[in-house]
Amino acid sequence: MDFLKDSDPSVFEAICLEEERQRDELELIASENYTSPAVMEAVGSVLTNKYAEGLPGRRYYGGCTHVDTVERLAIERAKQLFGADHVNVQPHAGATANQAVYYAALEIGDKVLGMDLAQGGHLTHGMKLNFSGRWYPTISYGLDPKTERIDYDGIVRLAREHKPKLILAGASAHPRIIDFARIAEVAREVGSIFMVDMAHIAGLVAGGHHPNPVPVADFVTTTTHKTLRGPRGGIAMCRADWAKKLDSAVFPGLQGGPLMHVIAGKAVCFGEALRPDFKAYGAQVIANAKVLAEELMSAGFRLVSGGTDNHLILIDMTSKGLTGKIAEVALGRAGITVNKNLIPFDTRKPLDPSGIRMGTAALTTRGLREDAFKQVASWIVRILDAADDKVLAERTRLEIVEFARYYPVPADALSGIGS
Ligand code: DSN
Repeated sequence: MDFLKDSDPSVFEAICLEEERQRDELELIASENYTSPAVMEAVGSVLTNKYAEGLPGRRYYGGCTHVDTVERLAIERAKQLFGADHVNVQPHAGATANQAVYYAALEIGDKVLGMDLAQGGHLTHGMKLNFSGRWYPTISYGLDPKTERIDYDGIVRLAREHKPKLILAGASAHPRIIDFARIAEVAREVGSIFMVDMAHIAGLVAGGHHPNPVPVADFVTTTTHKTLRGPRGGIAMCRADWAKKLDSAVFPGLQGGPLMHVIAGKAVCFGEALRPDFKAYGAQVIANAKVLAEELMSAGFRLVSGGTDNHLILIDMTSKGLTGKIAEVALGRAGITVNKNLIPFDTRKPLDPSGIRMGTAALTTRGLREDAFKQVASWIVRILDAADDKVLAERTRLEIVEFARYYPVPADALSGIGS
């Protein structure tokens, strides 16, 4: 980044420090990952200069020949990856992709049945301060209090009672497989549109490790930067009969010019996810999450639902007399990055909840396997068993920096580190 260094040393320095943080710390935020150097090159390319309102072949600007090629590649690869009839790759984010589906399928005031944010859902699934909860009366479903797994019978009951215009499945903090086919069945029975937000698990779906919602849903949205390991952004997919409405909801409904450099990154990401090694990556993500879960449970931590089927775990920190906030800060001092999170039926508040959410997608990208995750788990246990001990945290941080050197981050290839 020689040009940036000369022209804007302040931004340059902040980026360098973030690069260092990403290299030296153990990234366990379940919604984060490291993109490949190829994705980063595409996102940092000249495509950022181009306006391309419209769709490939039907633009409102000249000079779109090459960005058309890129967008067509992104669309075709996403269709192939997930088996979708139709894909719009322009949403700037997962939230925008969700908004586009609402815009395409609903009128303001239509009823939605979605998963409660406090039980693992997402802001855009009807939280009252979000557009979804403000404009679309939302009935929330949640988990069975005993098993802490989705209460499918509850969904059926609520769907029959309220006959929502749209039923939304998907979660941002649920460690178990979601039975999309079962929810699709009741949506069909009561005449609801069925939408799935698979943002967290899209990479696992792409690798064949989680049931694919595309064959059973009318709409499927995802971000591209979580387990899918692409650039920060979103996409929205639908059955052929919704295609026109979805496209016009994205543009001109909600967005102007698409971010063509990000769409290029999405195309590269989908190309990578179509390769056999991406399937192996997904399997390793899940194997690592299981090891992390087992190690923490055998050290006395209570995990929501007693384990995991996917890339994430939710730990009830009250099982160790801690809160999520205290645990996040204590782990952060040692260079272990996590986020505090509500646990199901939490009696605490979102900014000071009882839980911690951890995911294995990012560290698996760095090459950590089961044995390395046992080591990571032992550091977590060490820190949380003495959450106030700053000296221990500093000693652990130094051990982690040393350990992390053996697991290069993809950005190292771009900056020439280790070459
Ligand atoms: N904010 C994301 C997460 O952390 O799960 C969901 O969009």
